[in-house]
Amino acid sequence: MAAEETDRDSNQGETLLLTERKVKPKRPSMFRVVMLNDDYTPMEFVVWVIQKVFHKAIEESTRLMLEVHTRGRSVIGVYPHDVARTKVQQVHALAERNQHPLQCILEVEEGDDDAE
Ligand code: TYC
Repeated sequence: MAAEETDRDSNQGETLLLTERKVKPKRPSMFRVVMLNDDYTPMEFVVWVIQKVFHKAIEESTRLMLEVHTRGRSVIGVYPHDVARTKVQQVHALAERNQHPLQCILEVEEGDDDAE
């Protein structure tokens, strides 16, 4: 290779334009609201909360409550982060106002990333 050509290719003294690839860390898009069992919250209250906060029919709310009661936990619904967080706050506010220890938590719904 000729010396002249080597110099030209070495980029010395030239502005080097780097194309930057934006790697944006993505917040997982969907979250499970998981209700937890306890020994004190009345069953009717849990059914009422599921109906009121998650807009489930009474039959489905009863089924979900019994699932939590027998298995210890159950996914009540899967929502975008803001919606899921709001529902958890609503459950906790209702529980606190009625002096019940009812708890629910958020979990990341795996495998919902957009394929690229
Ligand atoms: N285990 C409670 C009882 O026997 C009922 C209950 C169900 C509590 C679901 C919490 O998320 C819950 N009274």
